[in-house]
Amino acid sequence: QGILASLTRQEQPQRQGPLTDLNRWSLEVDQGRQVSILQKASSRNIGSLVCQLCAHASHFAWISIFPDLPAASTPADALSNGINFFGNLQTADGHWAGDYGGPMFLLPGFAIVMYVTKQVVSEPLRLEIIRYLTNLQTDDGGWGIHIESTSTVFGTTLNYITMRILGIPADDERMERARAWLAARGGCLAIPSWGKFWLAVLNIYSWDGCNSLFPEMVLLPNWFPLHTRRMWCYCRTVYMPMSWVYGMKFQAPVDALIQNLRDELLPQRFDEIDWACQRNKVAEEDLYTPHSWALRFFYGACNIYERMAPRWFRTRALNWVYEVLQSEDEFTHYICIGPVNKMINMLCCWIQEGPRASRFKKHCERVNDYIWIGRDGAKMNGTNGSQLWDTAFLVQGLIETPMREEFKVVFDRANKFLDLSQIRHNHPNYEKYYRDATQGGWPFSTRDMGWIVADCTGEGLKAALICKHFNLTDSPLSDARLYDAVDLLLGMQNPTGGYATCEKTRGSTLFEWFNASEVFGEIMIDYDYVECTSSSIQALVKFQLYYPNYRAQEVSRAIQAGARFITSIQRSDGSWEGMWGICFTYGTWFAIDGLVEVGFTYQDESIRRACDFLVKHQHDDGGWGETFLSCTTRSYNDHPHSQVVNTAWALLALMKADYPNQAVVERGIQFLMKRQLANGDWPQESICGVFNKNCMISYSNFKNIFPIWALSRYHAQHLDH
Ligand code: LAN
Repeated sequence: QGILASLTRQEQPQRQGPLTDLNRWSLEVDQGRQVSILQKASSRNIGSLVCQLCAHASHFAWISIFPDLPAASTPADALSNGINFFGNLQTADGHWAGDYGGPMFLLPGFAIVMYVTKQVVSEPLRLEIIRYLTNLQTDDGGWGIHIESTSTVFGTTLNYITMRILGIPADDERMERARAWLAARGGCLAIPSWGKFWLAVLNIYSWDGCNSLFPEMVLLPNWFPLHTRRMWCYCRTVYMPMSWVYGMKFQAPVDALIQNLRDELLPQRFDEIDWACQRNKVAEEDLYTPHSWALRFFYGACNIYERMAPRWFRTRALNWVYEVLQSEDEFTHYICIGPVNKMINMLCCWIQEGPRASRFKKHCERVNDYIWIGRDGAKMNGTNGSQLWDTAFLVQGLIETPMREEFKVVFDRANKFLDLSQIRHNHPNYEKYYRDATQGGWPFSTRDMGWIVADCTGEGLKAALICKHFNLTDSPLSDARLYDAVDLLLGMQNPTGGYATCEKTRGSTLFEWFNASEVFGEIMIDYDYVECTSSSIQALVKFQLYYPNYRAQEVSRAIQAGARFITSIQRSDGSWEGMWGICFTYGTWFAIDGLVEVGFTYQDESIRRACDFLVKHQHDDGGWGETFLSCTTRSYNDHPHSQVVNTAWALLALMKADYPNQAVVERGIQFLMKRQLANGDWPQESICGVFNKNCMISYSNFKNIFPIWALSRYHAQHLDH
């Protein structure tokens, strides 16, 4: 019962309806940048309004600008309705915008940094954030780590603070319920380390209650196995500014609100708390990765060191960390790699350079890139969007459609987006700042964001090749730019044959012993992933088809090594574990698509076992469904209701493998047709993305992209029948 309620949270009616006139919010797009603006009623501009309504239509269920379409009786009709709806949502700059919320620890960073740096949150935004948090409060009064999670101390404490900062009084019923939930767990003291960090910044908690963040780690020699530069980029870019703030021992001055928050959240008076005893306390609701003995030992040593850290050495470390932070700000146009380091870097900039510094102003301008006005209120997206990822997939879905010629305009616009989002240069002195080459790669979101990802480069390259070689655009990418992408991919392959996310793997798996996050799994280094490997080699296969002579041997070798890597990590039940989508259906789809592209067929045992795995999990209604518990427990967890997105992934995989029993595929297709809405959209069901095992993230366009793709493939395969 409990889990079903949380899984269907997004499908339920909102507790609180809009607090602003949603018709007046417009989504301004510019080269992928998405900013929501509340227009004055009088200055309504019809052009931007239509664009905004389109971009938000699938999230604002009550804006029904899309009429019902003729009922679909065949898969071809369903496909055409699906494209009719979703094609209209393409933004003027060629991408598809969407809600990329999910994690519940992002807005608190926003609220705390805005408060500490004395920035004003606009009234409409303030209201919509409050609405979001009201809608996402769980029935027991807390908040979870992500939108479908049960309550955690992390989520509850931080979102409580967010509500209070945004003006909700302590005696509000929502606040009272949250406090009661926390009080039953001894208050906020057992919050995980990232929470301790934010509380210490806000001066509700003492830095003595945090384990040392040891900024000097960056000064260790480069060969040192635990050097900061070896960390996974997302971990490194969050750890570095955290360690800087810690090293500065920055705390906001106590004011009335902070004093009240201390009284509301701490079980004892601030001065009476034995802070050192709190360092390793983590609530059981929150704990995912317990401290290893190695980390405990390391912390013991760091905490002793902290008491006698030589000034000059600390200053040197902090200066160097700050320089690296500045490089991150500049390389990413102040967007930063993600919302967590964005807000901490902004705080660092304010502490170091003050509110009037031009760099701080640039930071402020880019905060809005993360804010998304969704159906349930305003939230912070997990990145500055998923623009490239969604666009590249949709191009590939559409190309398999027999009626693709009808969508030339869509392809041409998408191609323009691929064109403007490819990263064309390496950042200046990138190696000095622990960065790798970026020239030729594609990012997950936008070019301004400045980080490339292996599988985004793979999907971007595939989409660009499609637009170019099917003559679907007037301005195809030059060969030289495609070569750049291939050069980059060849350089990113690990010796294992696998691909990691943004960089090659730089550290040993033993690094994971020092995972101090407590709430995430496998974050310390960049691992090989089935998704990243599959996308990368698929792109190389496609490239080789059109350019058989370019670095031919190396390309072939990379493809073979990638395929070997993928087969080597198949699980004994025939599946692959997806790490960025939920979960085994996602991983297995990537693996099958990759292997078949390289030449594997249903005759190969590994493909047969993978198909058997999928078929075994088909539901009676023809669909498939997995819950996020598949990711946290790392074993298949069946969803009580079939899910459109899981079904589409399973179908794509089975069709790619030419699974011989057609009835299985047909029942899946029927399920997709049954779930389609009258306007061609599909309903938003349970969350379907994940990161670091324990946090889920929304991919709101997946419910359209993947059914369209599966229907295209089905339609194409059945034309001759
Ligand atoms: C993402 C989003 C995209 C995703 C894919 C490209 C889909 C994947 O195949 C490779 C990994 C990558 C790039 C990825 C890594 C982790 C991210 C950046 C996220 C899941 C989006 C949000 C998450 C980030 C770490 C969340 C911010 C919070 C922290 C813990 C720093």
